[in-house]
Amino acid sequence: MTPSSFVGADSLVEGILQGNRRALSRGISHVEADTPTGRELLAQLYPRTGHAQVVGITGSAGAGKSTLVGAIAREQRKRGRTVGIVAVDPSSPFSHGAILGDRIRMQDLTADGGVFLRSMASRGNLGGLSESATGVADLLDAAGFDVVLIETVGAGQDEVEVANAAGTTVLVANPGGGDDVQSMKAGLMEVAQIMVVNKADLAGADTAVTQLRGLLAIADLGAWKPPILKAVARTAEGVPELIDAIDKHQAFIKSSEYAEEERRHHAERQLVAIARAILHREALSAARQSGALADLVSVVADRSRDPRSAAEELLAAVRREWAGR
Ligand SMILES: Nc1nc2c(ncn2[C@@H]2O[C@H](COP(=O)(O)OP(=O)(O)OP(=O)(O)O)[C@@H](O)[C@H]2O)c(=O)[nH]1
Ligand SMILES: [Mg+2]
Repeated sequence: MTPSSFVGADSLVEGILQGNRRALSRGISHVEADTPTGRELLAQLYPRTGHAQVVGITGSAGAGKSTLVGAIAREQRKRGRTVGIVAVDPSSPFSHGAILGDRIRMQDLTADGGVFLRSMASRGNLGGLSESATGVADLLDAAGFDVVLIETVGAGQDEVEVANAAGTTVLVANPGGGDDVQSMKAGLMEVAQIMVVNKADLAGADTAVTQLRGLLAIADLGAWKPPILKAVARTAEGVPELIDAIDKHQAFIKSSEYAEEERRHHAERQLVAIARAILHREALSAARQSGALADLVSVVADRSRDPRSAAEELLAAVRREWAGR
């Protein structure tokens, strides 16, 4: 859907706060396209957020995140909670097929009025994705959903940033993914507050749990000790326990034990992540505009120039471009 420019932010704000699905859909399209209306919506609605339980579900491609999101959503509905889902499509050919699969698996959910599902395509634009996924989660929060689930592939910085924005981040690992577990980015380990070894019906689940426990032992953690759970997303085995763990973490971050300082730390990470994404995008665009990027790529490619000094020159060109506007 193309965002309509005829509907102003004010009427959308009203509609979204009332939980109107059409208004929500339109609002989300504006946020995704980063229109002025979208920005206005976020500015007006942000103070009305903070009620939903926002949960990021991250992990490598094919770990079973979508299946798990579906199972969590069904279990939350049983508990009487409404659920908003944001699925980020990393637009790789492999995942593209999986997304179609996701749609089929989630059909029963989309027929449920207590569930709102939105798939977001990667815009091939670093930074843009995490910003808009976070914005979409904020709209779902403001619209009154009790639970907001954000599914994202934990492959890059972008996804770590999305994880940062969620109140609780669940890292999905698999048995037999030993190397995978070992090579899991330290950054990702540190932003996840709950670990799940999914596909526990396959051999090696206990080994994976042990490996994760070893990694956590050397990670720099605060007062919250991340639980390591096992689940079979396909049959929803372990999902009630996972939701109990999420509830426990949510209660923890609302408690006084979770100091004001940590809340500020979280806000700082989120702010810096978004600012970095914007800076990155704007700097690249200035670098392209100045022509310096193409020139420097050529000299680095033919080895007549080292990449470090070329990068310095690129940044100098960006600064000149910014100074001149
Ligand atoms: N054996 C087993 N397979 C599972 C389980 N959960 C998911 N799968 C399968 O794993 C495959 C990938 O599942 P998805 O839910 O699409 O995984 P994903 O992490 O969302 O994948 P991407 O979005 O492409 O990164 C599918 O074939 C699922 O049926 C499980 O608990 N056990
Ligand atoms: Mg998926």
